[in-house]
Amino acid sequence: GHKSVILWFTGLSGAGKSTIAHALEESLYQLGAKTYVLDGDNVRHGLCGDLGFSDKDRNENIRRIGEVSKLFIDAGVIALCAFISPFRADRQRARELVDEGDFIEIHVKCPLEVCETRDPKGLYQKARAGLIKGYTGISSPYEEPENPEIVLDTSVQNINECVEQIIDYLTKKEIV
Ligand code: GGZ
Repeated sequence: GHKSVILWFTGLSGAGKSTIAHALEESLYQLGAKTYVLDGDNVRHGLCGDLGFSDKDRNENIRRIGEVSKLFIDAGVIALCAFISPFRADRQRARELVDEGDFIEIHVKCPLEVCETRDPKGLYQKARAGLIKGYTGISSPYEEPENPEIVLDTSVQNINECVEQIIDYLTKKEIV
């Protein structure tokens, strides 16, 4: 058995949130845990298909994801949420939806320069060229977590090291 919690990945676009969440899900599956990954790929087309990237829309995006994650906890599932979630207040609101200790904030900290170099979708380049307005890190803020449970730096740690660090944390806290 395992405890159901929210693993909340926050960080810049290109930091590696989704990649780590999916790799972690694989490890958690091996440990017998029930999991679900929420990320832009399965949320921004459906549940949040009406939302864009204004501050207000990002607030609402994170609000909905927080509420859905809470339902996953009720269902006994570990929810892995991988969203930029740039605003501290939005993340705090999501945290407050569940019991203390059930919201684990993971700062996927990677320098902007590195994210920009990776630029898998060419969006940073477009943002620099002014073709995308309000791009996080370029022309829209990212508020770093002040007290995240876990910090990962993907400019120096590989995916396996990141996954191992999270599994260690979950094991120590007797979540898995
Ligand atoms: C940031 C944007 C933007 C703007 C489109 N700013 O690399 P990606 O493509 O796959 O990750 C980014 C994703 C961010 O969506 P989130 O739902 O995580 O954002 S938030 O938590 O702020 O609501 C990027 C793409 O969407 N994208 N426009 N202007 N990222």
